[in-house]
Amino acid sequence: MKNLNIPSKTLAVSLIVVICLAGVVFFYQQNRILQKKINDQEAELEIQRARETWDIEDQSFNDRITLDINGDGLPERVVNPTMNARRGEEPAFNYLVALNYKNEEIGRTPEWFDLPFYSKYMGSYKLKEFADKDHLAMVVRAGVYQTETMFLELVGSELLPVCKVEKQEEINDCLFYNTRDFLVVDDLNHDSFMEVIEVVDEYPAAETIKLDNETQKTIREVFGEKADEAMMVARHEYQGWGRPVIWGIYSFNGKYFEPLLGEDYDWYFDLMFEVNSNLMKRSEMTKEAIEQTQSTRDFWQDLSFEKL
Ligand SMILES: [Ca+2]
Ligand SMILES: [Ca+2]
Repeated sequence: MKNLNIPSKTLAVSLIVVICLAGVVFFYQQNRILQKKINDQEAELEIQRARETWDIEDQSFNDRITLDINGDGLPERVVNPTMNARRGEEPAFNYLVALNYKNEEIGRTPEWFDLPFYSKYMGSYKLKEFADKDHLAMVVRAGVYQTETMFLELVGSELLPVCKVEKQEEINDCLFYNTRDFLVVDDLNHDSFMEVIEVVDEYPAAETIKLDNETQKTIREVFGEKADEAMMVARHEYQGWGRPVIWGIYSFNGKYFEPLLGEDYDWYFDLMFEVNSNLMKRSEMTKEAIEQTQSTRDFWQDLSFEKL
């Protein structure tokens, strides 16, 4: 009997130890689960607070926007910190910075990419339907009615432009021009990739338009050396809007925007023409009207990009 008692006792003690250990592990795990729940709830509250504050603030500032730029389901904020500082100390270069909801920096435009302009406002788009991440659209005023738009994405820790070519050589490779309402961003052929449509005005010939003395005087005062060019732009704009022209059509391919030309252009043009029969093809513009559109763009771009 004695011999039997020793293993029974050992077994009993082992059982008690195992039960105690299980209890400790269970308690520890429960505690961890509870702590994780508390942390998650706190993080969620923090995210919600950041989102609510940002949503309210971002409506009143044109140098920031809330979006999900890295596609992790949490909000980030992209800010142009140099924009409102420009009247004070001139920053070394102009940049955008992406911050997570804790206000920690997760990316910025690289130093070699000195942004040549400040935003009129910022927008966010899903350039591929149902994609996790948002693309940033930085809309720049480029004239009285004109805008230039640049799309940017977060690649690693860099905010980089998404351009009209695979490898951009100049800033215009990455800017979409528009002189009518808003740039159209829509998936017209329902393949889940967005098309971007530039719409400009057909400026009819301006030779017969004369500006009154008062207008000429104001233009000379405002534009100085560029007054003659400004006078030409004003004469064209005085004539009204002209017809809307589909200046360019691009389709996002996941990496960049492919220009649609020839039959592709015509196919998309016909789709839009069904909705608005006032639209004109770029090929229907006169040579002068095309040159006028280009020189008006250059004129305003030179002025807007001087960071005044
Ligand atoms: Ca995110
Ligand atoms: Ca599409």
